[in-house]
Amino acid sequence: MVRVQDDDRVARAVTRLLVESHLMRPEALPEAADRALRAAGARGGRIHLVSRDQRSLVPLLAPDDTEPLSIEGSLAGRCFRDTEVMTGAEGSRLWLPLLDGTERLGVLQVDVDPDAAEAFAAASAPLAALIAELVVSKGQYTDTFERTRRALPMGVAAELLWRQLPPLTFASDRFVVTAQLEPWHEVGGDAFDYSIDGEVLRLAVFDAMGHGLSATLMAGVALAVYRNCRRDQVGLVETAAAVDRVLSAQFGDECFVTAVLAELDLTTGTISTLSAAHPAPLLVRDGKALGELSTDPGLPLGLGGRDDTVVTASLQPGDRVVMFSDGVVEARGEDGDFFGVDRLVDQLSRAESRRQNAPETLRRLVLAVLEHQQGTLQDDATLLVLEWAGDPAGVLPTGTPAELP
Ligand SMILES: [Mn+2]
Repeated sequence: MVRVQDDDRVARAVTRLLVESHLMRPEALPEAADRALRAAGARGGRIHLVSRDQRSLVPLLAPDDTEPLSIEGSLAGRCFRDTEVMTGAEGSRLWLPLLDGTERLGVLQVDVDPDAAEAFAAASAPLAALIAELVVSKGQYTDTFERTRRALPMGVAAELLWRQLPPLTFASDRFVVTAQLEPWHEVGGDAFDYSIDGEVLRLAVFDAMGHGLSATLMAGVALAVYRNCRRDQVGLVETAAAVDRVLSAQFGDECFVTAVLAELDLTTGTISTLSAAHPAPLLVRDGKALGELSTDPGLPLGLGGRDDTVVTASLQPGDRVVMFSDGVVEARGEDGDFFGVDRLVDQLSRAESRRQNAPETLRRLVLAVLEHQQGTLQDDATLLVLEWAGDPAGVLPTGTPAELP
Protein backbone atom coordinates (compact mmCIF):
# COMPACT_ATOMS: atom_id res chain seq x y z
CA MET A 1 0.00 0.00 0.00
CA VAL A 2 1.42 3.40 -0.99
CA ARG A 3 1.38 5.79 1.91
CA VAL A 4 0.78 9.47 1.28
CA GLN A 5 4.03 10.42 3.01
CA ASP A 6 6.05 8.22 0.57
CA ASP A 7 4.53 10.03 -2.39
CA ASP A 8 5.22 13.39 -0.72
CA ARG A 9 8.85 12.57 0.00
CA VAL A 10 9.39 11.36 -3.57
CA ALA A 11 7.71 14.49 -4.96
CA ARG A 12 9.97 16.75 -2.87
CA ALA A 13 13.06 14.78 -3.91
CA VAL A 14 12.04 15.07 -7.59
CA THR A 15 11.57 18.83 -7.30
CA ARG A 16 14.90 19.29 -5.58
CA LEU A 17 16.81 17.16 -8.08
CA LEU A 18 15.16 19.00 -10.96
CA VAL A 19 16.13 22.42 -9.58
CA GLU A 20 19.64 21.20 -8.75
CA SER A 21 20.08 19.73 -12.26
CA HIS A 22 20.25 23.06 -14.10
CA LEU A 23 23.82 23.78 -13.07
CA MET A 24 24.86 20.20 -12.44
CA ARG A 25 28.06 18.82 -13.97
CA PRO A 26 27.34 15.50 -15.72
CA GLU A 27 29.68 13.64 -13.39
CA ALA A 28 27.82 14.94 -10.34
CA LEU A 29 24.68 13.03 -11.39
CA PRO A 30 25.40 9.70 -9.63
CA GLU A 31 25.90 11.46 -6.28
CA ALA A 32 22.91 13.75 -6.79
CA ALA A 33 20.76 10.72 -7.64
CA ASP A 34 21.97 8.95 -4.50
CA ARG A 35 21.11 12.03 -2.39
CA ALA A 36 17.66 12.29 -3.98
CA LEU A 37 16.97 8.60 -3.28
CA ARG A 38 17.97 9.09 0.37
CA ALA A 39 15.74 12.16 0.63
CA ALA A 40 12.90 10.06 -0.77
CA GLY A 41 13.35 7.48 1.99
CA ALA A 42 15.87 4.97 0.58
CA ARG A 43 19.31 4.14 2.00
CA GLY A 44 20.97 5.11 -1.27
CA GLY A 45 21.33 4.08 -4.85
CA ARG A 46 23.48 3.67 -7.91
CA ILE A 47 23.04 4.19 -11.67
CA HIS A 48 24.04 1.33 -14.00
CA LEU A 49 24.22 1.93 -17.76
CA VAL A 50 23.72 -0.74 -20.41
CA SER A 51 26.95 -1.52 -22.26
CA ARG A 52 27.10 -0.89 -26.01
CA ASP A 53 27.24 -4.63 -26.63
CA GLN A 54 23.97 -4.98 -24.62
CA ARG A 55 25.41 -7.76 -22.47
CA SER A 56 26.07 -6.01 -19.16
CA LEU A 57 24.99 -3.24 -16.82
CA VAL A 58 27.93 -1.06 -15.87
CA PRO A 59 27.95 1.07 -12.69
CA LEU A 60 28.40 4.75 -13.53
CA LEU A 61 31.31 6.39 -11.69
CA ALA A 62 31.39 3.67 -9.06
CA PRO A 63 34.54 2.59 -7.16
CA ASP A 64 36.92 0.58 -9.36
CA ASP A 65 36.13 -2.74 -7.69
CA THR A 66 32.42 -2.53 -8.62
CA GLU A 67 31.85 -5.20 -11.25
CA PRO A 68 29.43 -4.87 -14.18
CA LEU A 69 26.34 -7.08 -13.87
CA SER A 70 25.39 -9.64 -16.50
CA ILE A 71 22.11 -8.96 -18.31
CA GLU A 72 21.52 -12.70 -18.74
CA GLY A 73 22.40 -13.82 -15.25
CA SER A 74 21.35 -11.26 -12.65
CA LEU A 75 18.25 -9.79 -11.07
CA ALA A 76 19.35 -6.38 -12.35
CA GLY A 77 19.48 -7.96 -15.81
CA ARG A 78 15.96 -9.30 -15.43
CA CYS A 79 14.77 -5.81 -14.50
CA PHE A 80 16.45 -4.55 -17.70
CA ARG A 81 15.14 -7.37 -19.92
CA ASP A 82 11.52 -7.20 -18.77
CA THR A 83 11.53 -3.47 -17.85
CA GLU A 84 10.00 -4.37 -14.49
CA VAL A 85 10.89 -3.48 -10.90
CA MET A 86 12.71 -6.37 -9.17
CA THR A 87 13.25 -6.90 -5.45
CA GLY A 88 16.29 -8.79 -4.16
CA ALA A 89 18.69 -9.18 -1.23
CA GLU A 90 15.80 -10.25 1.06
CA GLY A 91 13.82 -7.16 0.31
CA SER A 92 16.64 -4.70 0.91
CA ARG A 93 17.50 -3.96 -2.73
CA LEU A 94 15.26 -2.77 -5.54
CA TRP A 95 16.12 -2.65 -9.24
CA LEU A 96 14.22 -0.06 -11.26
CA PRO A 97 14.37 0.23 -15.07
CA LEU A 98 15.95 3.45 -16.34
CA LEU A 99 13.94 4.33 -19.44
CA ASP A 100 14.11 7.27 -21.80
CA GLY A 101 10.61 6.83 -23.19
CA THR A 102 11.00 3.18 -24.14
CA GLU A 103 14.75 3.23 -24.75
CA ARG A 104 16.42 1.10 -22.07
CA LEU A 105 19.32 3.11 -20.67
CA GLY A 106 20.15 0.79 -17.80
CA VAL A 107 18.88 0.15 -14.28
CA LEU A 108 18.77 2.00 -10.98
CA GLN A 109 19.91 0.12 -7.90
CA VAL A 110 18.08 1.33 -4.78
CA ASP A 111 18.91 0.09 -1.28
CA VAL A 112 15.99 0.21 1.14
CA ASP A 113 14.79 -1.01 4.52
CA PRO A 114 13.08 -4.34 3.76
CA ASP A 115 9.83 -3.27 5.42
CA ALA A 116 9.71 -0.14 3.22
CA ALA A 117 10.61 -1.86 -0.07
CA GLU A 118 7.09 -2.37 -1.38
CA ALA A 119 5.96 1.18 -0.67
CA PHE A 120 9.16 2.63 -2.09
CA ALA A 121 8.88 0.53 -5.27
CA ALA A 122 5.33 1.78 -5.76
CA ALA A 123 6.14 5.44 -5.15
CA SER A 124 9.57 5.89 -6.73
CA ALA A 125 8.76 5.74 -10.47
CA PRO A 126 8.80 9.55 -10.94
CA LEU A 127 12.26 9.77 -9.36
CA ALA A 128 13.62 6.95 -11.57
CA ALA A 129 12.07 8.71 -14.60
CA LEU A 130 13.80 11.99 -13.76
CA ILE A 131 17.15 10.26 -13.18
CA ALA A 132 16.77 8.59 -16.61
CA GLU A 133 16.02 11.95 -18.26
CA LEU A 134 19.14 13.40 -16.64
CA VAL A 135 21.27 10.47 -17.84
CA VAL A 136 20.23 11.41 -21.40
CA SER A 137 20.50 15.19 -21.12
CA LYS A 138 23.72 15.33 -19.04
CA GLY A 139 25.29 12.52 -21.09
CA GLN A 140 25.51 14.89 -24.07
CA TYR A 141 28.14 17.03 -22.37
CA THR A 142 30.69 14.44 -21.28
CA ASP A 143 32.61 11.42 -22.56
CA THR A 144 32.32 9.72 -19.18
CA PHE A 145 28.90 8.16 -19.78
CA GLU A 146 29.85 6.93 -23.27
CA ARG A 147 33.20 5.58 -21.97
CA THR A 148 31.31 3.66 -19.28
CA ARG A 149 29.22 1.95 -21.98
CA ARG A 150 32.20 0.82 -24.08
CA ALA A 151 33.79 -2.51 -23.23
CA LEU A 152 36.11 -2.25 -26.27
CA PRO A 153 37.74 0.67 -28.08
CA MET A 154 35.64 2.01 -30.96
CA GLY A 155 37.02 2.54 -34.48
CA VAL A 156 36.93 5.94 -36.18
CA ALA A 157 34.34 4.82 -38.75
CA ALA A 158 32.02 3.63 -35.98
CA GLU A 159 32.64 6.85 -33.99
CA LEU A 160 31.51 8.88 -36.99
CA LEU A 161 28.56 6.65 -37.79
CA TRP A 162 27.00 6.39 -34.30
CA ARG A 163 26.97 10.18 -34.02
CA GLN A 164 24.63 10.31 -37.02
CA LEU A 165 22.07 7.77 -35.82
CA PRO A 166 18.86 8.51 -33.89
CA PRO A 167 18.14 6.91 -30.47
CA LEU A 168 17.93 3.14 -30.92
CA THR A 169 14.37 2.81 -29.65
CA PHE A 170 11.27 4.98 -29.86
CA ALA A 171 7.64 4.18 -29.15
CA SER A 172 4.26 5.86 -29.00
CA ASP A 173 0.88 4.37 -28.15
CA ARG A 174 0.64 3.12 -31.75
CA PHE A 175 4.08 1.72 -32.55
CA VAL A 176 7.55 0.69 -31.40
CA VAL A 177 10.65 1.04 -33.54
CA THR A 178 13.92 -0.41 -32.29
CA ALA A 179 17.23 -1.05 -34.03
CA GLN A 180 20.76 -2.29 -33.39
CA LEU A 181 24.01 -2.30 -35.38
CA GLU A 182 26.84 -4.80 -35.01
CA PRO A 183 29.75 -5.07 -34.60
CA TRP A 184 28.98 -1.95 -32.55
CA HIS A 185 32.62 -0.91 -32.21
CA GLU A 186 33.57 -1.45 -35.86
CA VAL A 187 30.41 -0.63 -37.87
CA GLY A 188 30.79 1.62 -40.87
CA GLY A 189 28.52 1.20 -43.85
CA ASP A 190 25.12 0.41 -42.30
CA ALA A 191 22.78 3.09 -41.01
CA PHE A 192 19.12 3.70 -40.21
CA ASP A 193 16.82 6.57 -39.37
CA TYR A 194 13.19 7.27 -38.52
CA SER A 195 10.88 10.18 -37.88
CA ILE A 196 7.33 10.47 -36.64
CA ASP A 197 5.33 13.32 -38.16
CA GLY A 198 1.65 13.52 -37.34
CA GLU A 199 0.17 10.12 -38.16
CA VAL A 200 3.03 8.99 -40.43
CA LEU A 201 6.13 7.12 -39.33
CA ARG A 202 8.94 7.30 -41.90
CA LEU A 203 11.92 5.00 -41.67
CA ALA A 204 14.92 3.86 -43.67
CA VAL A 205 17.75 1.33 -43.51
CA PHE A 206 20.94 1.79 -45.55
CA ASP A 207 23.92 -0.43 -46.38
CA ALA A 208 26.85 1.21 -48.17
CA MET A 209 29.22 -0.99 -50.18
CA GLY A 210 32.64 -1.77 -48.76
CA HIS A 211 33.84 -1.24 -45.21
CA GLY A 212 35.45 1.28 -42.94
CA LEU A 213 35.59 5.02 -43.32
CA SER A 214 34.71 5.23 -47.03
CA ALA A 215 31.53 3.20 -46.40
CA THR A 216 30.68 5.42 -43.41
CA LEU A 217 31.03 8.54 -45.52
CA MET A 218 28.70 7.11 -48.17
CA ALA A 219 26.16 5.99 -45.58
CA GLY A 220 26.37 9.43 -43.92
CA VAL A 221 25.68 11.23 -47.20
CA ALA A 222 22.77 8.89 -48.00
CA LEU A 223 21.33 9.58 -44.51
CA ALA A 224 21.69 13.34 -44.92
CA VAL A 225 19.99 13.43 -48.35
CA TYR A 226 17.22 11.16 -47.04
CA ARG A 227 16.59 13.44 -44.04
CA ASN A 228 16.79 16.53 -46.19
CA CYS A 229 14.12 15.17 -48.58
CA ARG A 230 11.94 13.97 -45.70
CA ARG A 231 12.01 17.41 -44.10
CA ASP A 232 11.07 18.94 -47.46
CA GLN A 233 8.15 16.46 -47.63
CA VAL A 234 9.47 14.79 -50.77
CA GLY A 235 7.92 11.41 -51.71
CA LEU A 236 9.78 8.07 -51.64
CA VAL A 237 10.49 7.80 -55.39
CA GLU A 238 11.88 11.35 -55.56
CA THR A 239 13.86 10.77 -52.36
CA ALA A 240 15.52 7.68 -53.85
CA ALA A 241 16.34 9.68 -57.00
CA ALA A 242 17.87 12.50 -54.94
CA VAL A 243 20.03 10.12 -52.85
CA ASP A 244 21.10 8.41 -56.08
CA ARG A 245 22.13 11.71 -57.71
CA VAL A 246 24.13 13.01 -54.74
CA LEU A 247 25.94 9.70 -54.19
CA SER A 248 26.86 9.45 -57.86
CA ALA A 249 28.08 13.08 -58.00
CA GLN A 250 30.17 12.68 -54.85
CA PHE A 251 31.53 9.13 -55.10
CA GLY A 252 31.38 8.30 -58.84
CA ASP A 253 29.38 5.67 -60.68
CA GLU A 254 30.90 2.59 -59.12
CA CYS A 255 29.93 3.23 -55.52
CA PHE A 256 26.48 2.38 -54.22
CA VAL A 257 24.24 2.08 -51.19
CA THR A 258 21.33 -0.35 -50.86
CA ALA A 259 18.30 0.85 -48.94
CA VAL A 260 14.73 0.30 -47.88
CA LEU A 261 12.65 3.44 -47.46
CA ALA A 262 9.24 3.07 -45.82
CA GLU A 263 6.22 5.07 -44.69
CA LEU A 264 3.67 3.69 -42.25
CA ASP A 265 0.27 5.32 -41.85
CA LEU A 266 -0.20 4.86 -38.10
CA THR A 267 -3.98 5.17 -38.29
CA THR A 268 -4.66 2.60 -41.02
CA GLY A 269 -1.58 0.35 -40.87
CA THR A 270 -0.85 0.87 -44.56
CA ILE A 271 2.88 0.57 -45.15
CA SER A 272 4.55 1.78 -48.36
CA THR A 273 8.05 0.55 -49.16
CA LEU A 274 10.67 1.27 -51.76
CA SER A 275 13.61 -1.09 -52.05
CA ALA A 276 16.90 -0.22 -53.68
CA ALA A 277 18.45 -3.69 -53.99
CA HIS A 278 18.11 -4.25 -50.24
CA PRO A 279 16.96 -7.51 -48.58
CA ALA A 280 13.13 -7.47 -48.36
CA PRO A 281 11.65 -6.77 -44.91
CA LEU A 282 9.94 -9.69 -43.15
CA LEU A 283 6.36 -9.54 -41.95
CA VAL A 284 5.64 -11.39 -38.71
CA ARG A 285 2.06 -11.97 -37.55
CA ASP A 286 0.91 -13.98 -34.48
CA GLY A 287 4.39 -15.36 -34.02
CA LYS A 288 4.65 -16.62 -37.59
CA ALA A 289 6.61 -15.13 -40.44
CA LEU A 290 4.17 -14.48 -43.27
CA GLY A 291 7.11 -14.02 -45.61
CA GLU A 292 8.67 -11.01 -47.17
CA LEU A 293 6.91 -7.69 -47.29
CA SER A 294 6.36 -7.35 -50.99
CA THR A 295 8.90 -5.02 -52.59
CA ASP A 296 9.87 -4.44 -56.18
CA PRO A 297 13.60 -4.04 -55.74
CA GLY A 298 15.22 -1.42 -57.92
CA LEU A 299 18.91 -0.75 -58.47
CA PRO A 300 21.15 0.25 -55.56
CA LEU A 301 21.36 4.01 -54.96
CA GLY A 302 24.23 5.77 -56.70
CA LEU A 303 24.26 3.86 -60.00
CA GLY A 304 21.68 5.97 -61.87
CA GLY A 305 19.01 4.56 -64.22
CA ARG A 306 16.28 4.58 -61.58
CA ASP A 307 12.83 3.19 -62.18
CA ASP A 308 11.49 2.79 -58.65
CA THR A 309 8.15 1.39 -57.61
CA VAL A 310 6.49 1.91 -54.23
CA VAL A 311 4.67 -1.19 -53.00
CA THR A 312 1.96 -0.97 -50.32
CA ALA A 313 0.76 -3.58 -47.82
CA SER A 314 -1.70 -3.60 -44.92
CA LEU A 315 -0.52 -4.34 -41.42
CA GLN A 316 -2.81 -5.80 -38.78
CA PRO A 317 -2.62 -4.67 -35.16
CA GLY A 318 0.29 -6.44 -33.42
CA ASP A 319 2.20 -7.08 -36.66
CA ARG A 320 5.97 -6.77 -36.64
CA VAL A 321 8.08 -5.78 -39.63
CA VAL A 322 11.75 -6.72 -39.48
CA MET A 323 14.23 -4.85 -41.65
CA PHE A 324 17.81 -6.01 -41.89
CA SER A 325 20.99 -5.69 -43.88
CA ASP A 326 22.65 -8.60 -45.71
CA GLY A 327 25.26 -8.78 -42.94
CA VAL A 328 22.58 -10.40 -40.73
CA VAL A 329 21.50 -13.25 -42.99
CA GLU A 330 24.98 -13.71 -44.49
CA ALA A 331 26.74 -14.00 -41.12
CA ARG A 332 28.67 -17.28 -41.48
CA GLY A 333 28.85 -20.02 -38.88
CA GLU A 334 31.75 -22.35 -38.16
CA ASP A 335 30.89 -24.57 -41.14
CA GLY A 336 30.50 -21.59 -43.43
CA ASP A 337 26.68 -21.78 -43.31
CA PHE A 338 24.75 -18.50 -43.43
CA PHE A 339 22.65 -17.35 -40.47
CA GLY A 340 19.89 -17.13 -43.07
CA VAL A 341 16.31 -15.92 -43.11
CA ASP A 342 15.03 -19.20 -41.60
CA ARG A 343 17.03 -18.76 -38.40
CA LEU A 344 15.90 -15.14 -38.24
CA VAL A 345 12.26 -16.23 -38.52
CA ASP A 346 12.77 -18.99 -35.97
CA GLN A 347 14.21 -16.55 -33.42
CA LEU A 348 11.34 -14.14 -34.00
CA SER A 349 8.73 -16.87 -33.54
CA ARG A 350 10.31 -17.92 -30.25
CA ALA A 351 10.32 -14.33 -29.06
CA GLU A 352 6.64 -13.98 -29.91
CA SER A 353 5.78 -17.13 -27.99
CA ARG A 354 7.51 -15.63 -24.94
CA ARG A 355 5.55 -12.38 -25.51
CA GLN A 356 8.82 -10.48 -25.31
CA ASN A 357 8.94 -6.71 -25.75
CA ALA A 358 10.36 -5.55 -29.10
CA PRO A 359 13.70 -4.13 -27.79
CA GLU A 360 14.44 -7.37 -25.88
CA THR A 361 13.45 -9.45 -28.92
CA LEU A 362 15.92 -7.42 -30.96
CA ARG A 363 18.69 -7.72 -28.36
CA ARG A 364 18.36 -11.51 -28.40
CA LEU A 365 18.23 -11.62 -32.20
CA VAL A 366 21.48 -9.67 -32.39
CA LEU A 367 23.13 -11.99 -29.85
CA ALA A 368 21.97 -15.01 -31.89
CA VAL A 369 23.58 -13.58 -35.05
CA LEU A 370 26.83 -12.88 -33.18
CA GLU A 371 26.84 -16.32 -31.60
CA HIS A 372 26.34 -17.93 -35.02
CA GLN A 373 29.47 -16.21 -36.23
CA GLN A 374 31.42 -16.70 -32.98
CA GLY A 375 31.40 -13.00 -32.32
CA THR A 376 33.30 -11.72 -35.36
CA LEU A 377 31.15 -10.39 -38.16
CA GLN A 378 32.63 -9.95 -41.65
CA ASP A 379 30.08 -7.30 -42.58
CA ASP A 380 27.95 -4.76 -40.71
CA ALA A 381 24.73 -6.28 -39.47
CA THR A 382 21.71 -4.05 -38.87
CA LEU A 383 18.38 -5.19 -37.49
CA LEU A 384 15.32 -2.99 -37.10
CA VAL A 385 12.02 -4.16 -35.64
CA LEU A 386 8.87 -2.14 -36.19
CA GLU A 387 5.72 -3.10 -34.28
CA TRP A 388 2.37 -1.56 -35.11
CA ALA A 389 -0.19 -1.66 -32.31
CA GLY A 390 -3.15 -0.38 -34.30
CA ASP A 391 -5.84 1.47 -32.37
CA PRO A 392 -4.28 2.88 -29.16
CA ALA A 393 -7.49 1.96 -27.30
CA GLY A 394 -6.67 -1.66 -28.17
CA VAL A 395 -3.34 -1.64 -26.39
CA LEU A 396 -4.41 -0.14 -23.05
CA PRO A 397 -3.56 -2.58 -20.27
CA THR A 398 -6.57 -4.09 -18.54
CA GLY A 399 -7.97 -1.81 -15.89
CA THR A 400 -6.58 1.40 -17.39
CA PRO A 401 -9.38 3.93 -17.64
CA ALA A 402 -9.99 4.95 -21.26
CA GLU A 403 -10.38 8.59 -20.23
CA LEU A 404 -8.22 10.27 -17.66
CA PRO A 405 -10.05 12.53 -15.24
MN1 LIG B 1 26.29 -5.29 -46.09
